[in-house]
Amino acid sequence: MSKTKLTYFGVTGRAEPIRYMLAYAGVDFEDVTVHRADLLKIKHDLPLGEVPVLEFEGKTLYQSQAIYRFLAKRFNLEGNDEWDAYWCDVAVQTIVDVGLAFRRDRGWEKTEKEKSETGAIAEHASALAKAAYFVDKLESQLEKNDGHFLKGKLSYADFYLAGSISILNFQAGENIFANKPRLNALKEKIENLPAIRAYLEKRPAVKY
Ligand SMILES: N[C@@H](CCC(=O)N[C@@H](CS)C(=O)NCC(=O)O)C(=O)O
Repeated sequence: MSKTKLTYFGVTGRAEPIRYMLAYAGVDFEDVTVHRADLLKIKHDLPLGEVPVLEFEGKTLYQSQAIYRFLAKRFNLEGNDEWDAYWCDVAVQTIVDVGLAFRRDRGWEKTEKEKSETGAIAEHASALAKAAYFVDKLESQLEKNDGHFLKGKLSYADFYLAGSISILNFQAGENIFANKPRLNALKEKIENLPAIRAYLEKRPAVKY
């Protein structure tokens, strides 16, 4: 069987949920780090000129959300039916919305005021408030489902959350998950799964 190979930057980002799911499923994979400056050299060989890219069973997979769902189906991490899969997707998309609150590359929709320093501070405060709103909803979803995004079941949304908290806090510039016991407990639970623990112990240190 061909080797599984994941290409991404040396950070958690869009690749970490993929790494978690592969590790959880016991798939031995090569974790290839591309430095941002070197991406240009390989850009033309990538399906959309971007990473992550996953070589899996001789095929090239790209678009992170599509990869998550593919692996979730393959490793039985989407629950029992379309409804479970739907609630996983809702959780994942809400976590994506937390990150979108902090996107810096919205220059095209910024007003002159927002571009000023005061505007930038106000904009960050409003991003934090927006993110906090989504984080509250995620915490409530866990409360309803006894600590998982799907009641009584491990799902790809759990892996996505655990793999995303570090980069979201980095983007926010503070711990936006503080005082969210269920979200933190779920992260800890995922990180303490033996396969994930083993992966984390051998992973090189990352900034976020
Ligand atoms: N929709 C794509 C977006 C991928 C993406 O934006 N990747 C970034 C890294 S997180 C990238 O490759 N940036 C470098 C570039 O576009 O030149 C996905 O979700 O996989």
